[in-house]
Amino acid sequence: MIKIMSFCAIGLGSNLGDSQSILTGAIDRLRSHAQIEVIAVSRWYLTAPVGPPQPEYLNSCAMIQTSLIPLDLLNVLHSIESEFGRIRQEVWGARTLDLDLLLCDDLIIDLPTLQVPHPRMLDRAFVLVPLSEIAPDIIEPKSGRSIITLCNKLEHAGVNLFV
Ligand code: GSY
Repeated sequence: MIKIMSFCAIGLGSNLGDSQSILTGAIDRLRSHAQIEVIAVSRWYLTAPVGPPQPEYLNSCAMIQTSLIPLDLLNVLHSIESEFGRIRQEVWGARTLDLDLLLCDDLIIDLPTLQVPHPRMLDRAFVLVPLSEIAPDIIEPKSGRSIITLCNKLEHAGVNLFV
């Protein structure tokens, strides 16, 4: 059987619990999935929360190659979130782990349960700063612009390398 592979970008965030081990654990789960190869992981950034008052986030991005179709990949991301104690309560509230499917090749998907490219990624420096570190030249298909171009348009205040 021929396997069709996609390159996808994943955003990772955590602001509850031991965020360093949670992000490390989430990357490990992605790496151990039979149909996912992790190609690159950005450094980690400490970022000011967007949304209601809540603790700072630890954010990162990963590029993966996968034979999963996007809806199956989304289910894998949701099950990893649940494994790390994510309960979907407040939409914009604090969370132990958030895994966002940001990009899948040059696909545009508009389903009730999945929108790709992620609808808010272009406004979010906490997404574009780490993503531009590992995939500066990939094109965001709705704007037709590269990630680095989009990133350079944003204010980066509140997005700081975690050391
Ligand atoms: O959408 C991801 C969850 N989230 C974040 C986040 O990951 N980082 C920052 N800085 N603010 C956020 N607000 C929400 S909701």
